[in-house]
Amino acid sequence: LRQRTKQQKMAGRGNFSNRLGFILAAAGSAVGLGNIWKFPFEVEAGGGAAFVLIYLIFCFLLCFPVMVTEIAIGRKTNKNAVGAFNALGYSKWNIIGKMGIVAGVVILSFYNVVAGWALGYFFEMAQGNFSVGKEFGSYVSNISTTGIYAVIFMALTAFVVSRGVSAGIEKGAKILMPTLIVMILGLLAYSLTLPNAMTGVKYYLIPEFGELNLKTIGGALRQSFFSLSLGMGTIITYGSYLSKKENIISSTVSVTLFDVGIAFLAGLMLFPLVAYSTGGDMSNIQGGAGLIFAALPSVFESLGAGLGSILGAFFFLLLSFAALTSTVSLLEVPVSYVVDEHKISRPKATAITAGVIFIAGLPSLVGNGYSEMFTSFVTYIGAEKPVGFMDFLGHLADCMLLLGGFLIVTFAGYVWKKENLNEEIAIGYEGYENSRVKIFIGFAVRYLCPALLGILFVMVV
Ligand code: TYR
Repeated sequence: LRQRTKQQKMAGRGNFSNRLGFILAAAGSAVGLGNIWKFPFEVEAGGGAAFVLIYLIFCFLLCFPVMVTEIAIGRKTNKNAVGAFNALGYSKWNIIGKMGIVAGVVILSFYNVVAGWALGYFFEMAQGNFSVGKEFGSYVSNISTTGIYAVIFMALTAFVVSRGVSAGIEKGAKILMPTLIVMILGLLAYSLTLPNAMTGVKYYLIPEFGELNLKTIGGALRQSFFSLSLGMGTIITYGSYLSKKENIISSTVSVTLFDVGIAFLAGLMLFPLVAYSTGGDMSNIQGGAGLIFAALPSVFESLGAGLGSILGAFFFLLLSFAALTSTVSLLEVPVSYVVDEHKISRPKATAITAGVIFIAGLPSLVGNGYSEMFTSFVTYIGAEKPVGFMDFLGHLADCMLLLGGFLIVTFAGYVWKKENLNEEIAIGYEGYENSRVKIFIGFAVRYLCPALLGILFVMVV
């Protein structure tokens, strides 16, 4: 083991120092804008609680085996998303990792823009400027402001990634994740005391299955993969820094519960706030990208200038933290590839990659009102509304993640073989050989996940 650590050091690779470090970093990747910004508006678009239920089922049934497989492949090989497949001896399959790198670049390019909004809102709230909520549209179209925050956010991300795994990623996550939980619980407790709070809670928690359709199911599936950072090798990469002592199954359980828990709490906090701000009328709440950015500032305003400003700043700081641990993981995927495979130093690889991705994000930056062309970039076949560049990329990335997830389990089930997968899982898990989990994982990677993901992919894309 010691020799291996030494080898890794020489290869410029680090390691998470312990299980908690890995869990917090992986949970940090999973928990992000996807949970606090996207999940609530997906719930809204998907018709409320029925969406939540389907989402939970997907997370535990379909995503769970995918995450286990990704961690196992990463840990077995100690390699990045592309190198891992080469190291297993199936270099043709490294296309999964290559697609993952593209997906990472695509996601980070627009994600960084939204993260910049969150950071910008932090400063607005801190100054007591609550009117940004009502002026959300003009706020995001003003690229001289949002552009600066996007630059700052990408620089912060690059800073953490360039410091490497334990000094950067792990340390950041260890401070940011616990703070995040405390902040969410505090806001949740407050939001439940507001007038009409229960209307929001009911909307969120009582399913109306009449609302259930293919769009809801597809939305829930895409959200589950995006939210758990699956299907693009992020978790392979993080798994490659996980020690052999650790239990992959229980780590996956922790990361999944963490992610699902935070999304759930974020919704539980937000819908009462929305109900409060609409006076209990949930029939036409403003959904979409503006949901939290437009709805929350007026709620904070209602608390009075002092308290509102503190809580508001606190909330958007939280959102920025959550986003940062995710942008870090998104950048880590291409960076670890460049560092491992092209032998470029980590700081240099980070600077170049971050710069390229920032530039790739410019259309998303201007596609929120500033540039007409990118704001109504495509019209989906059958869609009522023109879709902006950012949503277009979001949809594209979601499809790549689902396809990636499908390929990863298929690879594990039929090419690498479940015996090898099980062997890796059994390290660090006493009693795995005779456990039910083993039966489930074997069944999942050969039948359940490939079949369901394959069918659903075709149906919802
Ligand atoms: N899971 C993150 C979120 O919910 C976003 C993300 C997606 C991060 C894919 C990494 C990744 O590989 O905000």
